[in-house]
Amino acid sequence: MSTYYITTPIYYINDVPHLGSAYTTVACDVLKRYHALRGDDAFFLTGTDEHGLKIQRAAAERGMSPKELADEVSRVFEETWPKLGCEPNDFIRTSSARHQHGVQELWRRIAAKGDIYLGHYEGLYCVGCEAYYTEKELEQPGNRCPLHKTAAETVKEESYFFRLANYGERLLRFYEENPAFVEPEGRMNEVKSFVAGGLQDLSVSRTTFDWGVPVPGDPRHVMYVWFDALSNYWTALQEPPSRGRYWPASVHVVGKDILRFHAIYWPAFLMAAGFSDAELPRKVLAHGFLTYGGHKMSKSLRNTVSPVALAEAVSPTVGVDVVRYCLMRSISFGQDGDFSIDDVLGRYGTDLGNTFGNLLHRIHPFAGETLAPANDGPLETGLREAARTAARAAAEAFDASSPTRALEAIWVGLMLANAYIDKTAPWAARKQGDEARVSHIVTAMAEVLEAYTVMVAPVMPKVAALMREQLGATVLVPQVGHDSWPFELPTRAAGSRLVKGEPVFPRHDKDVAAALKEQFSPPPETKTPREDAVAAKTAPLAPEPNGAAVETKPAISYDDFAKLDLRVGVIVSAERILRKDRLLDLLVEVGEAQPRRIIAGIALAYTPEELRGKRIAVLCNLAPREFGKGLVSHGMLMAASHGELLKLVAVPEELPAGSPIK
Ligand code: ME8
Repeated sequence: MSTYYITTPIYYINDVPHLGSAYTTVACDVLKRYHALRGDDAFFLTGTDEHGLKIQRAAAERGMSPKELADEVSRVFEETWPKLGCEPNDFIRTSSARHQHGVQELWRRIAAKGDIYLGHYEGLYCVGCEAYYTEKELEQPGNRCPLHKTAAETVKEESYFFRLANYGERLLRFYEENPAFVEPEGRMNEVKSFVAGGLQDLSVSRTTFDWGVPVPGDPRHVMYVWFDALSNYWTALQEPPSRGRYWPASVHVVGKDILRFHAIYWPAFLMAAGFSDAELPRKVLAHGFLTYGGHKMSKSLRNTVSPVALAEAVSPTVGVDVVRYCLMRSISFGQDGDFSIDDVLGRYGTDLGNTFGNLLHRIHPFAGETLAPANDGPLETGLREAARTAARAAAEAFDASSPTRALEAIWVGLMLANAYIDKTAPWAARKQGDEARVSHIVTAMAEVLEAYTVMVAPVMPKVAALMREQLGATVLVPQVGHDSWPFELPTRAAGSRLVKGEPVFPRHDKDVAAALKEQFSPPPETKTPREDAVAAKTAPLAPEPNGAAVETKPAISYDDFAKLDLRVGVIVSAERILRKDRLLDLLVEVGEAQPRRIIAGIALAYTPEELRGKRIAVLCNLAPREFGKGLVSHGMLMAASHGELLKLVAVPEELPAGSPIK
């Protein structure tokens, strides 16, 4: 028996749970349930991130105190997860006393080592608002405050700094010794390149607002919200019965947007607080984004879907499990994936109804009859071998934190089980009066189906329970120290029976399916890329603005082409450049010791946020070019344009940085 400690990010309370945040929470719940079934002492933590200026302002706008807003929204999170079949063992709130004590304790330990010092933070400040702004939040050109329309001033604020720069070497050594610390692998490389590029000390306190954890010994300051938030993974474990039992975390599951905080800042804070390498979190698992109509699902884009409403609409009994299944099956863990109601309806009818539910349905006519095990023939041997193979492959995939691959393996087994029923046709055996054969087929099928209910239980606990009831099997209760995974298949005692029940995945009638499509299709302004492509195919391409035909250029020799050093690159960081509205300052990993600095004229087409982590094509041997004092670009990104439209040339995710483009 071992312990398994898994966490979600703690969610900001300026939003309510949506299908995107549900994706992370469900993934954690699935992995926790799997480990519990394997006999591990599994612990799953989630919670809410409640401090900071954002929340203080949101509360003021609603005429509430920050604490009142936090109490209200945090409760929504806490109540939503169980509605999605998630069973966290603890729910931590950063405004709670236990968290504040813990985070102050971490701060004290770091300060005692001399790794926190007082300095000044430089930023843009609007006097009218008495608040700092980033350039992004201000109206350009001129850094004008969106509220007061006056130019923000550059001012300095007293701030405590964490000596992050001192931890670069130890972090790089830690990554070398723990190559699986960040997964997927490509993301580990991004993190390493970022650290290798040099770290700067980090501002870790603010004085211009007070909704935060007071800095020990200097209550004029509140802690920087990320220092406060990351510490939750440790502060939640400081009281019995979890104290001393689960630390360090087995896996922090995070969206790729917050990988840097978890893979760089968090271990550095812990190192500074005196944790040894063996006491650091074991893994940060970064997943991709759930998109809707081709855009990241988020409150700011107003394209969120309520997971609870979706589940209820799909099926009042097992809708939650259907949503969990679709999230885990359709979006390959680590990649972005688009949510579509067509996909949900398709999988409900095909994977769940036809392939899984139907297996039970096909032996239902024999419910209530006495089961009689017999000696297996070759067809039964094949049926059982397929189930054992599925159990092994699914366990391997869950162990590698890949629910998608686990489900794929299980469904291979289920399809073979359908083929078994087709071939053995118990209804035909009954017509021929061969009752012994009927019993044998139904028994073998009931036994493997019981094994499959265990395999799907981490993802679909309710479906597993309903099916087990109809199979006349015991209730599945994970026990610490007992491995319940069906590497060995269950056997039915002679004389046991199946119990008749309602189909678990009844077909949607046409009207219901149409209503679901209507209700859950993306808002019109966020068409799916496929719809855009279809529209582009059917509508004639708009002529070039000047009506000219495509420009042709004189032919070049292959030798000339071969002079181009074109490579796959991954954008490690992207920043705006002061007073250069069209340019972005990028660090791009192209397979060399250090990432390259590239200045690109794409600021009107892309935000820095959407570029970070993007895989692109880079011309590496273009002579360095200066865009202003100190702004030297060492390469060029490949992009295509059509009229006003400018798009970077996309590169498949599988290709590592540095791969030559020929
Ligand atoms: O970042 N697709 O909180 P947050 C996939 N408080 N996952 C998504 C998603 C989407 N469209 N939208 C959100 C914060 N998520 C900080 C975290 S941790 C110490 C502090 C998930 O409310 C994803 O896991 O913005 C992402 O990392 C998380 O929600 C961000 O939640």
